[in-house]
Amino acid sequence: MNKEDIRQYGYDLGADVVGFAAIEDYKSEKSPDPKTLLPGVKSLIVLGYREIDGALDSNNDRISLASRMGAMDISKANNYRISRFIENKCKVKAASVTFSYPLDMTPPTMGLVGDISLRHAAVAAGLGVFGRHNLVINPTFGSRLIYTAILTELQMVSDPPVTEDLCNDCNLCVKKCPAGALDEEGKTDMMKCLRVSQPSGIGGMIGYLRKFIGATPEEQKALLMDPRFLSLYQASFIGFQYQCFNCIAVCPVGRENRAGSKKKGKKKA
Ligand code: B12
Ligand code: SF4
Ligand code: SF4
Repeated sequence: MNKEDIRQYGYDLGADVVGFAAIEDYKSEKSPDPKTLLPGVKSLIVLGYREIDGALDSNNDRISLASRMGAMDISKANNYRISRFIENKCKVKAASVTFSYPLDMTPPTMGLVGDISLRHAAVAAGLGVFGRHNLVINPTFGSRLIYTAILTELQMVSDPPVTEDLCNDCNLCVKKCPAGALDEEGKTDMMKCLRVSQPSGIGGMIGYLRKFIGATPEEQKALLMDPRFLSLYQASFIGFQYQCFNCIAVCPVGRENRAGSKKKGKKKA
């Protein structure tokens, strides 16, 4: 079985882009050594799923999140299917790295470093380059892709890297970030972004619990009807509840290519 068989299988399952990286080409200084995840790892398969345009462009963050949830759901199942496909056909090990979580939330990284940095993996697999917003821009789908990866013992060479600088320096992502998290080039201010994009994450939960524990019974009653609690309640079963997508949504790169694109399943985007 070769790269193209796996690529086609990924497309058939619904991925929009599929790329390959030899493990020595994956370089993410702050991330764990991939050998601690799968000792015999030789390559990474990286898959991308596009966000739905109508959802991303909606001013309603629940509508935007619904598209993300769909992409996360199919990506998880697909990672499992592809890993099993490789193990069955090639008799080598494979292991899945999902969209964002499960995530190590213990110190020192506190949920800010994934087991594999999927942006660096996507770049190594020839799927795109970093933009001013510190996200990966793909030549066809621009910033509107979310990524997953599969670690495998299969020896595969990397796909050719994207060499073109796809970011056109329009600065829209910086201007439209409601948190001011992108003001410093090459760095995302994580705490500023987190407060706006994931207010019902662990920080929001701790803040709310602190307030609740210190409150009088009357105040506690009111706190149970507080919009923050209602949002935390939903986050407890939805998972990460993203409420800002601006830096992806405003980036103009790739938008003209993507509408009506019929490339899926034929060639690497
Ligand atoms: C933790 C995390 C965050 C943290 C950021 C922590 C961080 N610095 O990386 C917070 C909560 C802030 C965050 C926010 C967002 N995230 Co996030 N996040 C992750 C997660 C789970 C781990 C990232 C990680 O391991 N970082 C640690 C290391 C890699 O970071 P680093 O080495 O410091 O690299 C940083 C810089 O050095 C810079 N960088 C590195 N090399 C280079 C090279 C050049 C040329 C440039 C310009 C920059 C640059 O980019 C990084 C950003 O700060 C990944 C999923 C995953 N497993 O990868 C998703 C992921 C990165 N997030 C993603 C997204 C979409 C978002 C948000 C838009 C939120 C949302 N609505 O979905 C925002 C965007 C913020 C932004 N514009 O930077 C996507 C990105 C997809 C893409 N097309 O690039 C990912 C890959 C999830 C996925 N599976 O698709 N995220
Ligand atoms: S997700 Fe929102 S808050 Fe975070 S960097 Fe992007 S635009 Fe800014
Ligand atoms: S919005 Fe403009 S500056 Fe930001 S990443 Fe996209 S092209 Fe680059």
